[in-house]
Amino acid sequence: MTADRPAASRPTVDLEALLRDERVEVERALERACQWLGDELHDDLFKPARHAVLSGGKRLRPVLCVVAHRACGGGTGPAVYDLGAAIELIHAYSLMHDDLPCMDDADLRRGQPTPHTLFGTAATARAGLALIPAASLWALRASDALGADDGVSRRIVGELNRAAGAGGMVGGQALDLLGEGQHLAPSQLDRLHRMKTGALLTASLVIGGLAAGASDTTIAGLEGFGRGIGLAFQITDDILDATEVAEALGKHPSDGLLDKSTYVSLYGLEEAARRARVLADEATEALRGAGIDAPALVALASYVVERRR
Ligand code: GRG
Repeated sequence: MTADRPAASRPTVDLEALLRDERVEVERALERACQWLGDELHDDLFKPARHAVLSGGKRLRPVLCVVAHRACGGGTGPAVYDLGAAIELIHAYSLMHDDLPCMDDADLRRGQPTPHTLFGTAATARAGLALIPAASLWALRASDALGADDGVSRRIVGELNRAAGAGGMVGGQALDLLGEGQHLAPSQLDRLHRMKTGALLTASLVIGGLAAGASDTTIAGLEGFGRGIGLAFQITDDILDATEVAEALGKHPSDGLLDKSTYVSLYGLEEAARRARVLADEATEALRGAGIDAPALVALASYVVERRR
C-alpha cells in the first residue's frame, strides 16, 4: 500500500515507537487529570468518569495534539500532554454517553464493560456531564502552564467547545441518531462524520498548533490535515466494524447491527478503503501546501487508515 504513494507522503518515522512513547506520556497526563477530578468530584461522579478516562483506547486525539504542537515548534513538557488530556476528557464523556441504553446501548468498549453496566445509567450520565466543564478547566490550566496569553487560551477553549458542540460532535451525534434505519446519501454521511468524528480530531491538531503559537497559515494547514484524516478515520472504523469480530475490536455492538448507514454499506469494502487512502493522502497534501514539514503527522495519517483497531 505504501509503495503506491508519492515519496512526499511516505512516512519516515518509526510509527510504532512514536505511538508507544507518546501514549506513555498521555497516560501519565490522564492520571494527573484523574487525580484532580478525584479532588473535585463526589465519588458517585468520579468512579464512572475515572473508568471511562483510564480504560485504554488509542489516545489518538492527545497524540495528534502533542505531535502538532511539536511540528509547530512547541516544546515537550508535561503541560502539552495535559492539554491533550483535556481533549481526551471530552472524548471519554462522548463514549460514555454514546454507549448508554438511550443511544447505542453498548455493553463492551475497549475490551471492557461500559461504565453504565458497572455503575448504572444515571450515575454514568451524570459523570459524563461532569467531564464537559472539567475538560475546559483542565485545558485552561494547561494553557496557563504553557505560558499562553489570554487571547490564545480563549482560542484554545473556544476551539475545544466548538468541536464538541452543536456544530461538531453533538450535532453529528444527533444526525447519527436521526439517521438510524435510513439510507443516507454520501454527502449526508460525510457531513455527519465530519461533525461527529472529524471535528474533535481536527480540533486536537489546531489546539496543539495554537498552543505553540502557530501562524494562521499553519493553523489552516492543520485544519486541512484534520479534515482528511477525520473522514479517513471514520471510513476505516466502518471497515474494521464490518471485517473484525467484536472481541478483536473490543467493542459491541457494531454500527451495522445498529442499522446505521456506513461507508461499507454505501461503497463496499474495496471502494471504502480506496477512499480512506485518498483522504489520507489529501491530508498530507494539506500539510505540504501550508509548508508544514511534519513527518510524524504524515506517519499518523498512515496509521489512521492502516490501524487494526
Ligand atoms: C446530545 C445528541 C447528543 C449527543 C451527546 C454522545 C455524544 C454527545 C456524542 C458521541 C459522538 C461519538 C461517539 C463520537 C466518537 C466517534 C468515534 C470514532 C469514536 C471512537 O473513537 P476511537 O476509535 O476510540 O478513537 P478509542 O477507544 O480508541 O479512544
